[in-house]
Amino acid sequence: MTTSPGLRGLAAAAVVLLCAVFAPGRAAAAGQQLTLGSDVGQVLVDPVPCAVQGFQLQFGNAGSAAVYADAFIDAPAPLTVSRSLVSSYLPPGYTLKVEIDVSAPRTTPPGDYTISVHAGDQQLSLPVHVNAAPINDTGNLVRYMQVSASSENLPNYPACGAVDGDRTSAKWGAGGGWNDATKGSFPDWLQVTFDEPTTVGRVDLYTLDSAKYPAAGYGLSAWDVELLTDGSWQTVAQVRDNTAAEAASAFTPQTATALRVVTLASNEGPTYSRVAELEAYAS
Ligand SMILES: [Ca+2]
Repeated sequence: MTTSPGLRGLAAAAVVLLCAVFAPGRAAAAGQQLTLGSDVGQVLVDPVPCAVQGFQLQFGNAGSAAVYADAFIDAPAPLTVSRSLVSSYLPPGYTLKVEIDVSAPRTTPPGDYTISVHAGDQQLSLPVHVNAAPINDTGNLVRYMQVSASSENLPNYPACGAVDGDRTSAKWGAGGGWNDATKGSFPDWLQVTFDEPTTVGRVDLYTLDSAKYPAAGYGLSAWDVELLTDGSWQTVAQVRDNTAAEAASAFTPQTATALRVVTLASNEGPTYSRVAELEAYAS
């Protein structure tokens, strides 16, 4: 397709005009009526990894003309938000809804904080209450620790689902367990990093096991258990030919800064790694 010089010139002029009208940072221009809101009056925050918490930002245009506008979200340290900027084209009468996750490290002093959102001449102050970090009296060393994975099949199979305290597969596919995102490719890995050096002597792995997806048909069949000691990974246990929902690996206790399971095979064949829950104990 060819375009005449005249049309090209017209197109270029239109781009310049659009940029002038909708350029970011012009949200405060006269006559614009931006609105800011939240679905909750207060955000409650547990200062631990994997906590699911936040708010829905409602960013609207109550004016009669379309605008391109920015909303800036500021959280007081050490709180963090999943997005600090929402940039959008807003037709007249339209309200954009965006989920904003709020996180806080375990060392956050409990108490009241305020998240500030501003867009143009609009300002929203959203109260946040940080709870005391939950007490872990289960003996399970990985509870409330940082978890990561080689890949995650999001949003339904996050790594966090494998350390949520629920060993069952009742919430499989609904956030209750980890499934990797590289179908047919092994190995994958699931890792927990400790807050401080921790002595570990046993790792229990609960693979997918439900009436619809029994472990012998869909669960993990082979994996290695590794500990990060003195900066390098050591294999402390190997599981092979597993067909059960749960497999416990006991070994000589060692002090580690992290642990991981390196997954090698599934009973389904070359498909996915599926872990409903991972636990670790001193012995
Ligand atoms: Ca789980």
